[in-house]
Amino acid sequence: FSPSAKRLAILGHVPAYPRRRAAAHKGHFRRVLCVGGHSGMGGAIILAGQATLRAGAALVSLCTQAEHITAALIRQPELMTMPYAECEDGSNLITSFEWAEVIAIGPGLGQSDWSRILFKNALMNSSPMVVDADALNLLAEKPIRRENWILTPHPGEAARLLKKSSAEIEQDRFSAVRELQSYFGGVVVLKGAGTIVYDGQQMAIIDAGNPGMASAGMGDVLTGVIAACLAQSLPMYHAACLGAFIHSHAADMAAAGGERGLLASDLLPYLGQDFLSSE
Ligand code: NPW
Ligand code: AMP
Ligand code: MG
Repeated sequence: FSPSAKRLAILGHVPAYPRRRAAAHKGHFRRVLCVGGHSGMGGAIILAGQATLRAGAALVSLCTQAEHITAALIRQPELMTMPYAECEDGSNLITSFEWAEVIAIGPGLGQSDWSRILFKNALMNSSPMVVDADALNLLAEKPIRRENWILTPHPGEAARLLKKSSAEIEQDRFSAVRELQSYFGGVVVLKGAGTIVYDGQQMAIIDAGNPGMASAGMGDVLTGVIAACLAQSLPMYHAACLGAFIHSHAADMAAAGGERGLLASDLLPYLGQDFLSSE
């Protein structure tokens, strides 16, 4: 293992990131649908979509509000898009959720009727799912358990899910991550300085990252990176560990010139590195 890989596995397995085969084509990777971006929060889902592409997913579509589509395509024309206007009768909405082989839901999703419809449709799809931000807030309202999802709460979201204060979460992060996993199932990524990943059996602490990451959109990028790991067929726990590590490592590289001005979009050029390849 490389030194970076050793740092990742303080507890638990070290995931490997398979190299792309010389004859790879875009059909070898799972299609990712990124869902979110309520009014005023289009940036969150655009960042998630860009990160999904940059971390190695081949086909990525955004399901967001129509007002964000132009901005998304100007910023990243490789993205496909499905504006909300097309889903008003429900038919396109269902089709596009069926298209998805991985779903990343939550960045900027909001908590309106629109948000709830999208979350409900996502849950009807049996594909692996990354659940973040407002999708976690919706989950806190109506808790359910599922095994093939990765939940990525920050301490504030974890507090809502467990009906505690964020101070209580921070006081004992290990108990919090265990409680979240036993209640909601799947893999839990409890974010913050010293992100913890736990799937009910294995645990890892991400020993990378910096305080420059305390800035807007940083978690939205992580959602996309983990979705990209799932798109490249990593098992759930490994996708969560490797995604969190790649994200923090990218932040360390991007912050080389100073942490203070670090922006979430600064991570994008560093997300595609192959440094953990084992073959
Ligand atoms: P306190 O102070 O502890 O009570 P919210 P959000 C806590 C979208 N975004 N350690 C803290 O609460 C997101 O995707 C859109 C400890 C804090 O006040 C979401 O959909 C952007 N506590 C939506 O906005 C860019 C911590 O949680 C509260 C903590 C709302 O997400 C921004 C804040 O959490 C954003 O990503 C920590 N490390 N972190 C865009 N450009 O479109 C958080 N807390 O209320 O869930 O708000 O995270 O901004
Ligand atoms: P969010 O609050 O959803 O935007 O997510 C913030 C992201 O930045 C998560 O991946 C956190 O783990 C990471 N992060 C925030 N603050 C720090 C910090 N002080 N040290 C390391 N990582 C951080
Ligand atoms: Mg967030």
